[in-house]
Amino acid sequence: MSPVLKTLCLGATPFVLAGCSGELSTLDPAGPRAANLALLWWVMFWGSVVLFALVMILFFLAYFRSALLARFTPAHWIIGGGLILPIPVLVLLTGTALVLGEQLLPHGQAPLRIGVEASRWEWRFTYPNGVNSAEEVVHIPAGQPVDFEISAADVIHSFWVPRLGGKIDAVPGHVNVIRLEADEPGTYWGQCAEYCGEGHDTMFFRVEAHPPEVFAAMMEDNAGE
Ligand SMILES: [Cu+2]
Repeated sequence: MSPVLKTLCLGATPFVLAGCSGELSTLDPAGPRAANLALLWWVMFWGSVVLFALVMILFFLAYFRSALLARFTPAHWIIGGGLILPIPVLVLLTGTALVLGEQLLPHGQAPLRIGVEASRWEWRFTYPNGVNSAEEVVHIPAGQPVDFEISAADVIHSFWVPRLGGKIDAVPGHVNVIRLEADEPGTYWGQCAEYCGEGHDTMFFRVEAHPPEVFAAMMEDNAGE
């Protein structure tokens, strides 16, 4: 590798890696559902890298070693490139997306369900004990799945906690359910992911995951408030 190329590659590495972590990174998962999504992202990424490399190799062969490819007829290219190659690629990518995506669905009911109402430009959370709060923070137990029942008061918003799972629209007059889970206690940032007006960029919140016994004590302390 030439010194210039080596310097460029080394110099770019921190910037590339910096995009993989952070408070709102889907590539830095902190729960099983987010891990599914990150795995799907990597499968898609490496699948596209392999396909791109294959196409580039063919391109360079066609340009610099055209005699090598001359033995193939147009029919070979159409059948090989148009039928035989795409089938395993699409089966692998679509199969992975279906299996991982299916595991994200909230089958049955999680032991804890928290109501979420989005409005311009805040989030209101309602716990099973009746407490509701609009303080930009929602508390959950770590290591347990939690169903969020999401709706909106005015326009369409989108509920997204990238390190804990996927995102889902908050639609007026309709309840969407998304299941999230945090492996460990900690703070996980969320953000409205659907443009909803001039305050959209301020419509963030955080999920505080606590050890289950701490969360249970918090719910008991606050019950009836
Ligand atoms: Cu928004």
